[in-house]
Amino acid sequence: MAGESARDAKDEQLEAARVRDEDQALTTQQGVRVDHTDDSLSAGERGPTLMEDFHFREKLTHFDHERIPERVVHARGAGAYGEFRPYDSWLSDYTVAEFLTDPGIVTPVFVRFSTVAGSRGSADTVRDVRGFATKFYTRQGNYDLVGNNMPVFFIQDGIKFPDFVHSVKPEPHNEIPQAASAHDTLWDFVGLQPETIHMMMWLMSDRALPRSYRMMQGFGVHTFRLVDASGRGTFVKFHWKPLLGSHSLLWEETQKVAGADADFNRRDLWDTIEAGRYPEYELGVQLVPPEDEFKFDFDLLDATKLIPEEEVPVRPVGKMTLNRNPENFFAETEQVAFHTANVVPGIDFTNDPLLQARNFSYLDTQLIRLGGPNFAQIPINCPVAGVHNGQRDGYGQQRIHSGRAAYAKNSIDSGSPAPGEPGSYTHHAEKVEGAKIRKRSDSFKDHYSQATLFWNSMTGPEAEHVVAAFRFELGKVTDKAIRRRVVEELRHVDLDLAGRVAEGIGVPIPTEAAVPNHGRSSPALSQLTDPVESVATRKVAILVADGVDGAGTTRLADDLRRRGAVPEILAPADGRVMTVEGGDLEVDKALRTEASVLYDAVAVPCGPDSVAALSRSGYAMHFVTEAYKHLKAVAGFGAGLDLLRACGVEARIADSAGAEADVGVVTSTASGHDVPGDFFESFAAEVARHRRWDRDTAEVSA
Ligand code: HDD
Repeated sequence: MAGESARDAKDEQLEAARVRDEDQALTTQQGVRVDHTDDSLSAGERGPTLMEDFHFREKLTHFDHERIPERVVHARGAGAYGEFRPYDSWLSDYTVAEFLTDPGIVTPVFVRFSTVAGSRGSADTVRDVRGFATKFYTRQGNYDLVGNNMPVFFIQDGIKFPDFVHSVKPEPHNEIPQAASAHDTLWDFVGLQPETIHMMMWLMSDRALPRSYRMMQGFGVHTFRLVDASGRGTFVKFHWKPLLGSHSLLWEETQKVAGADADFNRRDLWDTIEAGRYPEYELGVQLVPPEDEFKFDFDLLDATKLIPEEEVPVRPVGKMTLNRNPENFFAETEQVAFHTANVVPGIDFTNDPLLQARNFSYLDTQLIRLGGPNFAQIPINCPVAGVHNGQRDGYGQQRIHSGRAAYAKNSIDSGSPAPGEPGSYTHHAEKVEGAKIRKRSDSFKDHYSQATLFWNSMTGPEAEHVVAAFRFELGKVTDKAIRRRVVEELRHVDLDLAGRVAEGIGVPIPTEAAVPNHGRSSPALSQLTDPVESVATRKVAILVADGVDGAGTTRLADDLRRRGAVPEILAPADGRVMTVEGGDLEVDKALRTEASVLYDAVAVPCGPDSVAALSRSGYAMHFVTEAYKHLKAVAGFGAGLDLLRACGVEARIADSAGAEADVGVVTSTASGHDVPGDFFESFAAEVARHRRWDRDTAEVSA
């Protein structure tokens, strides 16, 4: 099977499962046509419903059984299909996994992004870790890389997973709060379990508030092992880097977005794929030869630690493109079953105790969620590689196995299927010995150095956000003793951090560090040190009303579109607005149905009447002021500058002739065809910057 044909095979499988209901007559599950589905069969018009109404009973019974248990964690998610292709074959020195090493092979994938703590119906933009799970349908079988958007985890041993999850989930007595970590039980767990503190630094950072699933990194978290043809193992950490860079929302935005559009991240993924602006991620690896296993000041088997990129660089392997939305959420995104133990030849585990626990848990969870052992036959889970074995029967069996011998060895069915074919999975022959004990290795005991490394690597605004997040979360904790314990933990990370948090939550400010800050940092941990700037897919609101400068507005929208951005024209009402030239312009959305937090930037074109109308609209004024406050790019030209001034942006337009406007504010006094090319250029550059962290918004009142 060639690379292309793996993709074709997956497409065929999915196509075979699709049901097209258009132009079809209504039937029962048995294929019997139904003439009437609005009234149940009854004895007389006002009489009781009859048992023999098989259509009624079947319809209700099926409905009653429509739900399956939501995932215990990662219940809320969104999925997409795509493909992966390696750039070249350099990794073949380390692994026999051909989907990673043969650039001729295109491997179909399905990715599911998720939040962790909330229920299936919870909002997208909560403070949380994001799941980033990828199923590769390789020719050698399914490989699942079930990662997160943070490179470390809360705990070191999977036996603690139920404890951790019970602490972060809504509290059991009243099921409050939904999809939020800001409550007593989580922080009680954190204060008593020091290994959590590194991950809590990540959770309190902007990484927990991604702008988009298309703009967040992914990590395999554990140290896995690549295995070459001779059986030699190499330790590996997997990384996904989004080509659009890694960008986050502001905390205040996330809360407003949760109300304005609870499906913000889902919708963003869906819309961009529908529009053909496909999300792309580069797969990279950090490799550690076996002889270097003990070279680090932490244990490679400890999932609360990362390997700093400055110590071991991330080497690019290939690119994944997500290019198709699912057709049916339940059949595909809800039923997809990931499992860390789904590996293919050339990829193996390590003894990381968290990974070992996961290798039990995911298979177990699918049995209850998907109702039996045949879930790999569900189209979304089905490998493109052929499946032949003696596993038979069970709930939901879809296959009709021929032959008499469902056992190995057999002589009746010519001995097939027989093990030992070339290309079989071979476990890395790691030597293991030891006494049976319940004891954490001493090499897992430094819980603070990397938390400090993370803190030291934050830029000014990022560090402020971490402090604000700790204050918010701990401020919601009712038990002061819990707050104090967490500050005590932070005293081991950094004294300044501990002091700033303590000051905001009314507990004694520590005066001495528990351990001195080691002073090391890792720039790769910051999202702002070396950001990828791109205007592509950024949403720009253009505010207009009757009397708008049609030529200037069209030029602005066209220019943004040409650069790959997504301009949308918002007006007081849907439909069309009249232009100053006497024509009209199509409106994309009504202002009242939108909010500035759903956009990356805002522009106000010329047109005195348009601007006068917008100035009378509280929505328009709030829109601009809020976008400015949230450090987004703001632009105005001609009379549009009056609206900016009315929103308080005025004082900051140092020179409304264009050149010297305040940070992130792009202006021109010109209108129509006279708006200079520089204006468009500068605005696009500002939008690409994502935010202006150096803007002073102290006086903004939105
Ligand atoms: Fe897990 C789901 C990621 C530790 C047990 N996990 C789940 C999903 C992701 C992760 C992305 C959602 C998959 C999907 O979209 O369907 N989990 C992680 C990462 C971990 C981690 C990156 C640490 C490095 N998980 C972890 C441990 C255990 C589990 C230690 C148990 C011992 N995880 C589960 C689970 C879930 C799950 C209960 C819920 C639904 C599912 O598996 O299919 O089995």
